[in-house]
Amino acid sequence: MMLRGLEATARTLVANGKGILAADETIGTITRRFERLKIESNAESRRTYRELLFTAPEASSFISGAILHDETIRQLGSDGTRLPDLLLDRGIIPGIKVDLGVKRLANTEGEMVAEGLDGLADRLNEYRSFGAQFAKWRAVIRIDERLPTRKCIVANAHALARYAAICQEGGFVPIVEPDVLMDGPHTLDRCAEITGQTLHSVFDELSRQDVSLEGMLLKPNMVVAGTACPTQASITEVAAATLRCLQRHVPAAVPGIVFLSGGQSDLKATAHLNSINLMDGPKPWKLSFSFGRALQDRALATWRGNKAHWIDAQRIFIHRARNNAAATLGKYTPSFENEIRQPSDTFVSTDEDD
Ligand code: 5MM
Repeated sequence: MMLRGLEATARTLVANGKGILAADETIGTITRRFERLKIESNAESRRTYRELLFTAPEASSFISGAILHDETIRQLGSDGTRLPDLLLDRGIIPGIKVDLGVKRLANTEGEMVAEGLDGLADRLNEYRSFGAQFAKWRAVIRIDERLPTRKCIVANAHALARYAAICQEGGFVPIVEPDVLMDGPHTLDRCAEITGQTLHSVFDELSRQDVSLEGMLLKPNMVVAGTACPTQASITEVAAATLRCLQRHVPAAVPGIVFLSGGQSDLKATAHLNSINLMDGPKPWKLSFSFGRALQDRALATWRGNKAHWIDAQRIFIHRARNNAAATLGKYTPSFENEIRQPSDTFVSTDEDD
């Protein structure tokens, strides 16, 4: 019974033409993003910004679920309604980030492992009382000439699988997020190789922990060349490499793959998602988005903490959500970008530090 409920929730999160809003930035990350735009970061400004996103008109036409941070799930909207209830009232499923961040992995040269398994079952019980139905855990894998080590991949895969098993036992759909970072000069092929090794290890550990593949979602990076690689791949090269890697390593029982944007420009993330969905070949899973920066950056830069820009910021957020929703169906074209005024045609995510 529980498994059938998990499967239904997972499928709802990747319903046709919908994807997930990742609004689970830690206080440190959102503060850095606010400060670049000279927005003061405090509990009230963070609450206001999240309320702007969650109450954007028509959001539920394109957004199935939203991932919240621990601070946000406890906050009240301006009318006194809890923020997760604002989402539920609008037909958007609230989710919660449950890893407690990455820590240095012992016996490595600065590699990281995500932590937060201790007490996780108890934390999930509390989050359930706030209405959360799914969870997210992000592991970070860095590429350089000698990295990642096998040790780092296996430690992160093991933690992801233990997290997923605890979530399912507690009635939560786990989003399993192994994030192979874009930072560095590595090639597209090297990203494909490391993403493949990581996914292989993740599904090996998920199987060992008896995680039900039907009741989870995968949130991987797309296969792209590193940001400092002199040879950047075309949209279709990225799409082909990403799909090939997923076909080789992700079982067909997984209902959906919801990509992270990882610091790509918002327009590229949309174009890549669209092209992946247009590729020939087997695609047994829904291919959708769980973007943070690629959905939010323009809206945040428009709002800038100013109440007078609230409606414009919501329109810009919905514009990106609509275009990404179209991309999940392979129906996006760049001309869609002209339909509303944009703050900048060459807007690129400014975040390089996470
Ligand atoms: C990789 O980050 C996740 C997806 O966001 P992007 O589409 O911007 O890459 C995101 O859900 C991330 O896990 C959260 O924002 C939490 O990040 P921090 O760095 O605050 O732990």
